[in-house]
Amino acid sequence: MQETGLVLKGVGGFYTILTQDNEEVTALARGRFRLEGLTPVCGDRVEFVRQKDGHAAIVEILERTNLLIRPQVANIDQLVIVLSLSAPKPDLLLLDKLLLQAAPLKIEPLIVFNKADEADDALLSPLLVEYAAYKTLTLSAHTGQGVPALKEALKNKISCFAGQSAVGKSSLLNALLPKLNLPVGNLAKRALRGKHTTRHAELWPYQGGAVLDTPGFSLLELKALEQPELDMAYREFGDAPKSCRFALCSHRSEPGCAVRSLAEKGSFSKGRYERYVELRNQFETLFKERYD
Ligand SMILES: Nc1nc2c(ncn2[C@@H]2O[C@H](COP(=O)(O)OP(=O)(O)OP(=O)(O)O)[C@@H](O)[C@H]2O)c(=O)[nH]1
Ligand SMILES: [Mg+2]
Ligand SMILES: [Zn+2]
Repeated sequence: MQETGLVLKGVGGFYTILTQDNEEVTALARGRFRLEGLTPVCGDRVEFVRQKDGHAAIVEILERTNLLIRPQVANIDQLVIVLSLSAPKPDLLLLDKLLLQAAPLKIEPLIVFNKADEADDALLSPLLVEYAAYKTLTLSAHTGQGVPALKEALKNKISCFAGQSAVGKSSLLNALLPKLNLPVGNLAKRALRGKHTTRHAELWPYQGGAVLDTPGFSLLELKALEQPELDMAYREFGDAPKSCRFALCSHRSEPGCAVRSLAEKGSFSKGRYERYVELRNQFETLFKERYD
C-alpha cells in the first residue's frame, strides 16, 4: 500500500519520513530516481511503500512548490528572517535581499526582531514603521516574551529560519523545542569546526508543520531577477511601477518614475528605497555577467 509522507532528512541515501500518523520511518530511494537524476531532499512530499524488512522505499516525489539550493530543501512555506535588536546590529540590506529572494519563490516572509530584552526603543520603532508592509514579531528567546506569537505563526507550515550569524535563530528554536538542544553562541561554531561536521539540512516536526535551522546567512544566493519580479517583491511599490513613464523602469534615475516619487513623498521609507537602488545595481552586475 502506498502512503504519503514528508522527508525530514536524508543522510547517506537513507531518508527519514514523517508519515501521516506522525510516525518516523526510514526509507531508501528507489534506483529509478538515480537513473532519472532525481534525489529526494528534505521538505519533499513523497509516496512510499513499507517493506517486510521494516524499511520503506520512496517510489514517487510529489511536485515541489519551490526548491532552495543552499541548504537543499523543498516546499518551504515561510521564511522566518531573524534580526537582533542589540548585537549584532540589524543588517537591513541582508533583510531586504532575503525578502526579495523569497517573493518569486512564493515563500511568505516573517520578520522576527529578537533580543527584545536588550532592545533600544530608538532602534525598534523606526524598523516597525519601515517594515509595516510585512508581518513582524518582536520577541526574546531569553525571556520568552513574544515567543507564543511565533509558535502560533509556525502552525501547519514548513518554516525556514534565516539571518546573519548570532541573531539567535538556534536559541529561538531551542525555546520552541527544548529537546532540540541546538548549540548556540560561539560554542556552536567551535563545535562545528572541531568535529568537521557536515551540516545536513534537517526538518523538525512542529505544530502540524516543521521548522529548519540554517547557520549564518548561507541561505539563498543572490539570483538575478528580472524587473517585474523585483517590482512584485517590493510590497511598498504597489501599482506605482505601472505608472512609470518607461516600461521596465528601474526606478533609479529615469524621468517620470512613479516609484521614486513615492519615495520622495515619504510614502515608504527612504532607507528601503536606497537599499532597493543598491540591490538593483547588484542585479545589473549579475545580468551583465550572465549575458556577456
Ligand atoms: N540578550 C539576548 N541574547 C540572546 C537572545 N537570543 C539569543 N541570544 C544570544 O545570542 C548569541 C547567538 O545565539 P544563537 O542562537 O547561537 O544565534 P544563531 O542565529 O543561531 O547564530 P548562527 O548559528 O551562528 O547563525 C548567544 O550568545 C545567545 O545566548 C535573546 O533573546 N536575548
Ligand atoms: Mg545557529
Ligand atoms: Zn520607475
